[in-house]
Amino acid sequence: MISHLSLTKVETISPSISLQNDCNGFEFIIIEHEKLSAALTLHGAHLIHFQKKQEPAIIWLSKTAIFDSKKAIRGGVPVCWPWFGPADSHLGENLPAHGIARTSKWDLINTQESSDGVVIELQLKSTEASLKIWPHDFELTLVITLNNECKLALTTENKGNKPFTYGGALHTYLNISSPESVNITGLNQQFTNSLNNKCPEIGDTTLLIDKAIDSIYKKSNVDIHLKDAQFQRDLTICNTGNNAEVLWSPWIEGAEAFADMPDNGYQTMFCIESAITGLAGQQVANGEKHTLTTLIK
Ligand code: TA6
Repeated sequence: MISHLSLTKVETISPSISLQNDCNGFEFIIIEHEKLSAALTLHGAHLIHFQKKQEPAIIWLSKTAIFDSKKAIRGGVPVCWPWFGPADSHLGENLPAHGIARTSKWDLINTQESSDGVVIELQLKSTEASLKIWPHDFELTLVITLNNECKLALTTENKGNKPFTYGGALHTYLNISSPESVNITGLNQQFTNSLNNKCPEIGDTTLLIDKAIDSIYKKSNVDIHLKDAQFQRDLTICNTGNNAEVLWSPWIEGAEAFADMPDNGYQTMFCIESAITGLAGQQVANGEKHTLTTLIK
């Protein structure tokens, strides 16, 4: 799903891991391992591709995704932090949806590889600029573990002298064969429907993708399954540290409205997000840490 990107190798980090740039100098970490291929960008610490050998890709990327330092990449696993959705008005006006992390430049701080797979560790620290938007000192660490499974662990450390509360999501875009081939089970039955004034609703035990979906489910206490008959696979999604799962398909109208998604893009993607939503958010005391994870297997 990234073969259309024309990249140039800049540095070999280890046998399976290299740093590569596009023609604009946009930086990618490319993983070509005997068991998997993957890619991420330092911009946003954004996993944009994960595919096990001889299988369809698990992570979806828009073929018309835009790679520049000002915009969030359409697809992959956007790191939404320190808020989910629109910023609370008390933070100010014209702030980016889903926070500042996914449009910030992260540092690559460690990589490991073995015959099973790779581990990539990235970090983002508060700056004078971030303090003007979100007045807290923080250190964010994202550990991406890719082997027979795909795990992302986002740790928030409060480096300040008072507690803070954050929200966010690991906003995973999953690759699907077609909406009609897929069903989702394991969701909590309580959700709010963002397409119907955030009204509380009770869901069915099995969700089909046959229309626009934008729902915030109360956290599930069991594994979530995305069964794809055409791909002949059953993806299991396990989340921790979250208070919700957000499910999203822009469907026909939504895809047509996005400049960075093909009009038919909705037919091959579906988002199941490990999220911290709502005014309560997640409190982190000064000097403490909190970790949000999603595991896809
Ligand atoms: O996770 C669902 C959602 O909040 C939708 O409401 C939609 O806005 C989607 O995220 C994509 O947001 P983005 O800012 O990446 O276009």
